[in-house]
Amino acid sequence: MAKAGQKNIPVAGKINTRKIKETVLNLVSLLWQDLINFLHFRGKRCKGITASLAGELRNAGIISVSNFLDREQCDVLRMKIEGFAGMHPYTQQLPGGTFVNHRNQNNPQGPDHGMVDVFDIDLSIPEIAFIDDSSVRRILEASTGQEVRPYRRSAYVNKGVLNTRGFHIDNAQPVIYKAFIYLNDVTDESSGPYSLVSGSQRFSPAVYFNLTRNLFLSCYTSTDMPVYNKKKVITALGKAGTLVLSNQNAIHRGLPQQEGKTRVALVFSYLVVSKLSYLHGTIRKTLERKKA
Ligand SMILES: O=C(O)CCC(=O)C(=O)O
Repeated sequence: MAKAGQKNIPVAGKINTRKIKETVLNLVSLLWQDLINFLHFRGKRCKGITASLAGELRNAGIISVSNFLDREQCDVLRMKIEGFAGMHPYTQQLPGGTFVNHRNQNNPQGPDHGMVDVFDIDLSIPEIAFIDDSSVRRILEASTGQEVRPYRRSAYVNKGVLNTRGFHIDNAQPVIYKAFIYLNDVTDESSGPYSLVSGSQRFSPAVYFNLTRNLFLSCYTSTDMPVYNKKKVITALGKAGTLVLSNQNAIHRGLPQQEGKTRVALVFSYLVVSKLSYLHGTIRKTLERKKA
């Protein structure tokens, strides 16, 4: 269980029009997604291990599978990714399509300062494009009963990131699932494992409560989720090669690391699309570009 809590002290602030719009959009999008989930609540029929993982993912919003990659593969990929991050010490768009994002690079007090998020890493390290994720897609299809569209392959490099963003939701429309593949052992909390509030991906009073409350508190962005059931926090520990698959509409965060600790992870994102999903324009363009 995660002990980490939010550091922010709630302060009532002025309500601005931008935040009102954002909150309304977030509430509508979540209600819409909850309706879609309700219509697909049974998922897709399948058997065996896929069926049990799909059921667990539907109920908890998270599953973990060990040995998705073997240790040797993890070591090779981790060294390449760390080398790549080291060669690009600033936020930059690379000509080949990879985007290197040093989160909050100029704000040492900001959340995730020190974390390197490399979007579309497969365009720079080609073997990442060849990792077979068909089993992940089968689980997602079985769990959601909807179409699964692979969206992006990224990498996160965290080295002693002490101040990670607190619990939040991503709240995208359509819903995004992420597969985090640890490339080194993340077997205790000090390494900064992924963490999620079990069950908060489905019609969750805490999510609606936080969204509404944040409107009146200037220290929180709309999707921050400081109020949640601490008893339901799942901390995804695992050895190198462990895959953690998570619904990003659930309340989640990466836990703060301790000085000197490293976590390198591949992060594969998937859009789960039903006929009712509103496919955001930028997402549609990215998918079209990738198909071409
Ligand atoms: O770094 C992590 O484990 C979590 C990152 C996160 O919140 C996200 O990818 O949406």
